Amino acid sequence: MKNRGSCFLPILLVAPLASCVQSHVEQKPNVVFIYADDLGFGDLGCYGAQNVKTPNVDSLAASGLQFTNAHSVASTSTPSRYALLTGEYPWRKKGTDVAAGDAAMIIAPNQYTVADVFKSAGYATAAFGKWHLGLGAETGRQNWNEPLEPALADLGFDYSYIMAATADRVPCVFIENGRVANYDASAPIQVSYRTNFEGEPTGRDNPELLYNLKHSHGHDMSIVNGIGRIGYMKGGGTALWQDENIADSITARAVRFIAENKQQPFFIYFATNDVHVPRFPHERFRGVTNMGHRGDAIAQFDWSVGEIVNALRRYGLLENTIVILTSDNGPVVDDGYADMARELLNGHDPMGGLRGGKYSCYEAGTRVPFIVHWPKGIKKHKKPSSLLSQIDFMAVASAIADVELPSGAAPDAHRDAAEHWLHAVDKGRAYAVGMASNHTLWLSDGTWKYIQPSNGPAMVPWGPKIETGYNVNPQLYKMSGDDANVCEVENLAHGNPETVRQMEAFLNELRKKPQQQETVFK
Ligand code: NG6
Ligand code: CA
Repeated sequence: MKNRGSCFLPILLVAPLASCVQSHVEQKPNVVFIYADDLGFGDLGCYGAQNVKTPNVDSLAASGLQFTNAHSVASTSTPSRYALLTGEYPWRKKGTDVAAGDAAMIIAPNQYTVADVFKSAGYATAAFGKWHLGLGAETGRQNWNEPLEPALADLGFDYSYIMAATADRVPCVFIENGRVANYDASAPIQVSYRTNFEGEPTGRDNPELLYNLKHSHGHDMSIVNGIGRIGYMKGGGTALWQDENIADSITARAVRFIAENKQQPFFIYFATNDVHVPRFPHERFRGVTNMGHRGDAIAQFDWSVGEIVNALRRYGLLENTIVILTSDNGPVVDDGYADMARELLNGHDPMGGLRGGKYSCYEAGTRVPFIVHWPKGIKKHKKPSSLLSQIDFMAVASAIADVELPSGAAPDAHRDAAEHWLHAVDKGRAYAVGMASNHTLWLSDGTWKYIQPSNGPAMVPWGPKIETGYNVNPQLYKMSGDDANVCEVENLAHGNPETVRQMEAFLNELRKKPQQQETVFK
């Protein structure tokens, strides 16, 4: 049983225990962290989306905080998620680039995670949906037919119902508490990221079997549910997911978890597959927008949010639940499937007017929607333009749960971030840092944004039409003030060598060790 407070009662009186706590000790707020995938700065109604309505998300924003300069730590998933859940920048840890579906667990079991923070304060903790941080002890050596170790229970999650990596990577099965959910013993599972299994069709050789979605680049290995994937798998049988049911499966389980844990504080990490590829929303969302699967997947995401909020309301928990809603990185239109996403934008701009996108070090790579809703603590809608970084989540969690972080935990999380995340009363983070897919770093203090020189290609080379922001010369952009240039068009590095020098020096220090101080670059 969870520690619910310091009420000394005989064991037989378990039922009165909860009421005793409720009447004497103020209940800590629940936390529901909703992490969309590849959802862009311009993809939600409240951030100016065209052609798709997101009423559930919009109503959270309307009575909460809607940040307009909030950043994920990286412009791809695995490094962003690593940073969010551990409070450590991804470049401090090897193996945090976009993970294969057979990657070993990337977060060490002895590392302190955000789930540990909540668990140490007596919360029930759960993770749903996309994981993408590895499972098991050794890459490529997992036995998917047995319990996997380490799994999420070793990181502080009491319950988990997750996809090992992404929906476009095998294995295409849900993992519940470290075991394949709904395991089908008649179809043992084998996974390889090297070679195909004899006799198994692939998207490359058997395009006629791609009855649900065809690929535009990559994604031509194993076929599951009529969709080509990255990596090879065999077996799975009835445990294989159906892409059109992923949102339903994770939402139903999150709602059930809320119902089962309504008597005690809980932390839910709800990481959707929407709007990552392959986009294949449920039939009831098909055609609700004129943008094809990508737009319909945004509508499906909004539905999931609504279901969770409705459950919280139904059990009288909405008032004291902190819902945080954001995305792991910026948007991409064609990310490898022929889903007509580009052709059907119809004027919608997923980037919300920003330059770049997923994978990039330009703004649209990491500047993401960020909404905080908490009726009990946030009384007035605000739209802060101050800097916020997801790296601080662990520090915010420890403030909410009212527990200290152990020494060495979350080394890069700024300890005073909670006031800003929950009330937006101060000027926000002194600086934010982000990492592009080739590890180029950028640094912003809200006024200046500096991008390190890098000799990578100017455009993402494998398919998506996105500017990377890589340049062999230093780049410096003015991000606020009358002459602001949030679209990063005019590089002012040449005329401001001292600012460039200071920012480069700061980044070099930060690469080596955590920095907590206030910083203004002149
Ligand atoms: C890329 C995939 C892309 C997506 C991305 C990770 C190809 C051609 N492209 O390698 O589709 O899966 O990795 O996305 O395979 S993320 O949001 O999880 O970081
Ligand atoms: Ca992503």
